[in-house]
Amino acid sequence: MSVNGKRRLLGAAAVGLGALGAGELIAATHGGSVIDGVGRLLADTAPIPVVETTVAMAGRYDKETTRAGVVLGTLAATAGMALLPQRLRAPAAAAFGAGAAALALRGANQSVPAAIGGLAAAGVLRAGLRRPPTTAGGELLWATAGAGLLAAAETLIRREDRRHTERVRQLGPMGSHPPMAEDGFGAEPGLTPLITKAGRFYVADVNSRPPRIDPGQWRLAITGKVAHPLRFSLADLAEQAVEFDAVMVCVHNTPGAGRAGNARWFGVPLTALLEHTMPDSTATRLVTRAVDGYTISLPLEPLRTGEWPGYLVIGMNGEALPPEHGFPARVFVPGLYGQYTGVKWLAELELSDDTQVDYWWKRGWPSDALWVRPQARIDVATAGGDGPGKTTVAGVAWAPPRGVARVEIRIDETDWLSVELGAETAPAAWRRWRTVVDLPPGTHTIQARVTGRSGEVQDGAVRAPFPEGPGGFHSVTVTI
Ligand SMILES: Nc1nc2c(c(=O)[nH]1)N[C@H]1C(S)=C(S)[C@@H](COP(=O)(O)O)O[C@H]1N2
Ligand SMILES: [Mo]
Repeated sequence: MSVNGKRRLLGAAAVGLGALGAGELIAATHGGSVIDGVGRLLADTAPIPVVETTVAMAGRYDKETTRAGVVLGTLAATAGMALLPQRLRAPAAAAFGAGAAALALRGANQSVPAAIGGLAAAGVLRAGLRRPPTTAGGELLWATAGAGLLAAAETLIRREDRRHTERVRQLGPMGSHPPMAEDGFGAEPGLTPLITKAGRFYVADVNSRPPRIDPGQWRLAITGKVAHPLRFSLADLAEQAVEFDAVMVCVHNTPGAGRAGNARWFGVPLTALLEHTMPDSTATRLVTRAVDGYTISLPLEPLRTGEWPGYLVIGMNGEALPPEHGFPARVFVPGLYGQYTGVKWLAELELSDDTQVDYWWKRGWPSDALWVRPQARIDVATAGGDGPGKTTVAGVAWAPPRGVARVEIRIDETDWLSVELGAETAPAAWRRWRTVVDLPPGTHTIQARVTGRSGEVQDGAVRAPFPEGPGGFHSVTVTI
């Protein structure tokens, strides 16, 4: 490419950054984000292999990765516009912005602020591409302005998110605070705490940031095929809530990973809520619908009878649900993987007789709710202590909803050895385990497996999360 051509690409990319910055700041002042809107669109439409690879590679930074991808993608797209003949550039910019705005409005989260920001960005882009910078100084000016505007928008968004989080925290206790749980293990160095603090609990969802829902305005509607449609405020729900301990696991939690957490939840049993509304005999599904348009539906019958003990959850570890974990309410059926267990940021429960097409179902995942496969994780494998070769091995294991019967480890693929289990706080919760083994000098592989109360032994066959949940043993190596 000629020097001139390169200059054109750089100039257009600099204009792109300026336009995105302007749009993002305008969206932020309206309580939204163009970048997050486009990010959500990518999550909703990217081919499943792309989603799976991003989740696997970006790990807990999937949201940051998506946002960075949106910014880089915008720069690449605008640079590409420089390759168009001059007379097509302005229309391309306008179409780009109008398209983005339309998608933001049509998209699941129906983001008006993102659409306004998208249109503003298109306007700036259109103007900028008419007379793109042709010197390094001009490019620097556009790029610096863009980066500055983006930083200002980010600051604004974070400030509003912090304010919201603070407002939520001030709602006061939801259940016993702090949650006390004991399994007789005390504080084993390196071993995961029995209860996962909200701030350390994994976050998994299709949004870049949690929606901000005003607790005063929010009402839960139970609608559809019911004799008594009901509406509840958060305070109404708190009066009927009970506490329960349970582990929540993401279907993307490959052996040894951290997409699982154990909390003391505070929620209303779904059996009670459903009984009050008196579902029609024709109703077959409970649709849980989130404010962002994401849905998960569950078969009604087992929820109604309590065969699957589900909850409408409003608290976590003694406090209101933090925004990232679904404030003000979510549905949770312990034992189902997170993406099948019910939505965070619940807007509505609808009883229906439709074969509801849910978010992940549309994307190729099985339509039947997937149960969590039992897993054991090794958190500690430390040599030393009471003599050479003595190695403490400890971790957590879960087999919700029925509970953990046994955890075993094996060294270098020899015989499985049972380990000591911490006391069970609830069958659906995880259990800690530990043991001390004597290892000869050298490098050793330690693996762990769990057996559930229903007799299900963790399977060692390695499988990717898609489409039925991951498989395999967690394995660590130690050198004595
Ligand atoms: N509204 C909504 N609810 C959702 C999701 C989502 O993307 N949107 N993700 C689900 C998935 S995949 C998981 S694993 C759990 C994660 O809950 P957490 O972020 O509180 O750990 O929420 C579930 N509920
Ligand atoms: Mo998940």
